[in-house]
Amino acid sequence: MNKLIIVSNRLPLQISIENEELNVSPSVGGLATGMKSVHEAYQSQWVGWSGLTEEQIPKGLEKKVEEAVKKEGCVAVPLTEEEMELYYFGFSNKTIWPLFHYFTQFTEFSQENWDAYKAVNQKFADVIIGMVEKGDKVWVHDYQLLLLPKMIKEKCPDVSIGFFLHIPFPSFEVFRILPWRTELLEGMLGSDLIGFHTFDYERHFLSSVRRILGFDGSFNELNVNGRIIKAESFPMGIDYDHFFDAAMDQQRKSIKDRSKIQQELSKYQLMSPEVKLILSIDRLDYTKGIAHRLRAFEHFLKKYPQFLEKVTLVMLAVPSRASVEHYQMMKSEIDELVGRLNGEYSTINWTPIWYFYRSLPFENLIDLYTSCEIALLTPIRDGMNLVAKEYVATRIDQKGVLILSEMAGAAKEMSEALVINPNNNDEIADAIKTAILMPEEEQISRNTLLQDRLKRYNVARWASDFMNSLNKTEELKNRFLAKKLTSKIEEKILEKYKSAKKRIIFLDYDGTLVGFKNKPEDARPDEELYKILDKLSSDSKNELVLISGRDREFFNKWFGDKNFSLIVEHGVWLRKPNEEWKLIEQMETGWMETIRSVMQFYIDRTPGTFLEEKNYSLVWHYRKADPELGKQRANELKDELGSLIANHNLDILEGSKVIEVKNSGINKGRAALTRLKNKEFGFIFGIGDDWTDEFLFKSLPKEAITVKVGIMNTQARYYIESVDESRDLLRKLGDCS
Ligand code: GDG
Repeated sequence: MNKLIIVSNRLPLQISIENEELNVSPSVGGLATGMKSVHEAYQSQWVGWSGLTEEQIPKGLEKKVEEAVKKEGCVAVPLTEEEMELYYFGFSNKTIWPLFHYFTQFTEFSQENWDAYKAVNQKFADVIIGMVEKGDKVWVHDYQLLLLPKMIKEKCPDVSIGFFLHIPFPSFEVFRILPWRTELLEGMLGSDLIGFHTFDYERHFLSSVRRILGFDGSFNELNVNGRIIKAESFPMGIDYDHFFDAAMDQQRKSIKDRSKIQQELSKYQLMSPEVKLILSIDRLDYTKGIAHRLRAFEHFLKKYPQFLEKVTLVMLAVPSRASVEHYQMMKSEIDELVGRLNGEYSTINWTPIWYFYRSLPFENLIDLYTSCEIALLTPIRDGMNLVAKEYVATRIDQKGVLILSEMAGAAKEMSEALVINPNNNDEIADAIKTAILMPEEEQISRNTLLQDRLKRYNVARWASDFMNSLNKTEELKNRFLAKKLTSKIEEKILEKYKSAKKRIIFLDYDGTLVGFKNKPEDARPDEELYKILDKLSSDSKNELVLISGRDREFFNKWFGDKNFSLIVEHGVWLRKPNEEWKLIEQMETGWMETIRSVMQFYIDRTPGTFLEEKNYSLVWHYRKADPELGKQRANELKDELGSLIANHNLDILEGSKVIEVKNSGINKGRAALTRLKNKEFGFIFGIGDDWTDEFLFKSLPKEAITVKVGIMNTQARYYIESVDESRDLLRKLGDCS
């Protein structure tokens, strides 16, 4: 049976060793908490580091550790202390983490760390390659393993690979700073599906791929050397019921059965009912904006002194990456700030900040969530922020107010929270005041909406959406991708060609016989191409037809004296050898003036674009424009044209970096059929590269051999990859004559 392999830097467990005895417990953190339910539901194997370096495992206990890990459905990748230092604390947390969170000032560039990052990714790859089988799925997680998808794909092309990035993907302008940006992108593109928390991260990623690697695609599908790769956003949810039920359980317990923390919190609230508790929970990380939050809290106390002794900030900072210098500096800053604020504002009966620097058991986390009337979460940047969702899920009476930074991915889905800019102290102070004074009905109505959404889009749904999408990328490949034209198939085609008494050959021009150039006039035929075409057309059994979207002038100039037929403007005009041009169909052109002025407007606003005027169509070219702007304007133009053409009998064709408007019903397929009428051919062949050639592929009879140049969704039977391959094939056909 096919299996799912989950891969993350860290396995979702913690191992401690005492007197040669192992103690295994679940680990804390967004990814571990979120994926735990997926791991159980799919009975997957989880590959990652165990949390103990090779040096930390006493000699002779290696087997025991391996078994303990295996019991949890996990496979450990052994890492040394040095590898952890360079790959994890080094490249992952001193380069990618700060840069992807826009902390460019903290970003370090070290060749040694990068080398270790590559080597450890390779170590992971080797473990996975050793256990994966055809048809399996691999789901790789997060920024420590960006190179892994490519490493697996290269060795196991039949394995479906999904990748999910749990942190933001920065804008191109920030990402481009990285010296190893190309390798990282290529690493990610080994995946079949790449998931992000928000559409913004997805869009930044696609933009970097386009600008740095030059790969293009339509919408969120990339065509990378023949593979279709999808980028999509999947906002990660939480195990809603787990949190809601835990809060219910806690409430049902008698006072004496409750945790010590809960008993003390309850006692405090009983004695000081006028004091509101404001919760703040994060890993101690500079991206979480803890110091900013403290300053904003101070600003609140100054701006609204009426709330002195009426609010307490309950701040849990979970130790994290304590060996990294910036984390140590931040810890000192926070210690100092808490000390100063408490020193300055405390009274005998009141301490403004309760500060816990430790990790708490799950039960106590729930105690904090349920006891605090307000949650104040103000990260400077945060991929998602699950704490915000967990807080809302534990509000079983729907009371409580969430104040959330707009820089957290979660803010995109949680608009009923009080959404603030974490750098705006005034706004935060006002939000705290609003939260304190918010009427209960309003709290309930906001939380009801939030809870409904969290319940529906929980972590199980997130995972199943991701898995379904990964399965779909498989289907997409099978459904739309033509078969690669292998040498075996080629032999059969040549056989068929040889045995046919009459043959017809339709050839598209741009992108099929010649490569694209910035200007249409530069893509002229060369000697080699003339030779190929002459050879094919010199065989009396052959009817050769060049079928293109170009206008008559170009083809007259290049092929005017040739012994083959020309069909231009997608099927408007036909010229048989030694005859005059004839209209295949009569058309009206009254629409052109309006469309021309619309296109002109886009040309004025988009440098590098220009208009090509054909007799019966207008074409807007954007190949020379900035790729991002060009694509964006193309979408805008299509949109605008869509509404304009409604009343006319017109079609919008999207070719390769062109948008063309022409009378509808005219297409290469229809024109080609006029050449087949009342004739018998033993060999019908059509080849083309873009969307407009799909009409040809669709219209030719079933037995026709249709070939797409490039790997995209197509109606053609076969595909080849380049103009060179297409010329090769035609040369071989000619040689058979
Ligand atoms: C990364 C991204 C993204 C925290 N303290 C304790 C504890 N926790 C649990 C919480 C929550 C998780 O840790 C923290 O998740 P976050 O999402 O808030 O943040 P990161 O750890 O930075 O996670 C983040 C996430 O990945 C998922 O994609 O949302 O943006 O940075 O689940 O409950 N749990 C226990 N004790 C604690 O003291 N038991």
